[in-house]
Amino acid sequence: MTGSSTDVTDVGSDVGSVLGTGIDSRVGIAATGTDPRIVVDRHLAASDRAAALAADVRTGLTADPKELPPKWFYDATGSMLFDAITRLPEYYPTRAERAILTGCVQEIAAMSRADTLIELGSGTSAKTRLLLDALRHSGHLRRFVPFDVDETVLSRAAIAVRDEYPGVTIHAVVGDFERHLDLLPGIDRLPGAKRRLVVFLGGTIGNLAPAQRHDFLTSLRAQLNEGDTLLLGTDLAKNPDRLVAAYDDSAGVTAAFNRNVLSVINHELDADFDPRGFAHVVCWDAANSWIEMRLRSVRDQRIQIGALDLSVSFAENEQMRTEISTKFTRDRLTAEFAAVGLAMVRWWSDPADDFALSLCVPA
Ligand code: AVJ
Repeated sequence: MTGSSTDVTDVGSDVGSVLGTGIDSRVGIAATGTDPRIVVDRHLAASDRAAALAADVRTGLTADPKELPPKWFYDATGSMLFDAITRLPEYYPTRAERAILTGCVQEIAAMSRADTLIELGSGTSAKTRLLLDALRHSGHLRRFVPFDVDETVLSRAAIAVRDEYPGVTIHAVVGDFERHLDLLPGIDRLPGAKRRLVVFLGGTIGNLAPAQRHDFLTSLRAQLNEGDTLLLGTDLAKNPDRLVAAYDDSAGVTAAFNRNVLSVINHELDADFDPRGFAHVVCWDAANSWIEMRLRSVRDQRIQIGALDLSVSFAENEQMRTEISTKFTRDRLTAEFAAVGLAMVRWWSDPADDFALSLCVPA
């Protein structure tokens, strides 16, 4: 626990390890010794991840209809494929969000006056830099809190930010944003912190079903004190043809991303899926205002999942849902925020109204 001195409280035995004594040894980061500028709270171990995948796969593959949650797309290959998706001509959300943020980031810094940036989800992106630069320019920035399930992603983010932002300390949190939000470091654990800006970008909130989304926003709201702000990125409802194209690109990258969940299950749970035995399917559900990705079994087949001692059969043309991606309107978001005690104080969208950023404060 060397070097973690002032930040460590009694949240748990894994909390407050420092790069150089903790995570670097397991993820191969070339950190030299201990670094008092980086603290890591670890609320998730590799074994938790394996247990969660096993539970989700057992539940999802024995349900009718079968279903798999989208969070399991993102192993190293899946993250690489998602990165490729963000550069596809059909996949507009990433570019639209970056353009919006570029235009409003100074206003966000001025409105939030935050000294602490808490980023839910990967913290290595260009968008993180935009926010950090604007907060640094405003003169308040003291601390960066990246929060992610993936310790490798977090370590990379922590080290990059440490090296590029000399005055900033990093308090990384390894956790699942659906389970561990209540363990975000409060200002009591962030020396010198007064105002926190929590950002959740990319439209990932759209992957949550309505009830999950309500729970997520409720626990997020419970974490916010007066003076804190929340910035949320959401994709917007639009012409269904464009939406379907964004999830069914002509180069087939999204199809490979979708099938990758089968490879993840093969590798991590000793299963024998043949990814070519499943076709990529994309549908627009107008009633729910969401895109669905599914995998369709191209033949009758039986799959063994060794680690679960489970055998599952798929009928020819049987479809299994792998993701929903909800598309919002401003009115709907305003109402959903209000329902959990959040007031939307500012809204930015791109000229085509493809994507939006909402700035919220506790109501
Ligand atoms: C990053 C989760 C928001 O739903 O658009 C991209 C993931 N899935 N193409 C989305 C995704 C298929 C993406 N999110």
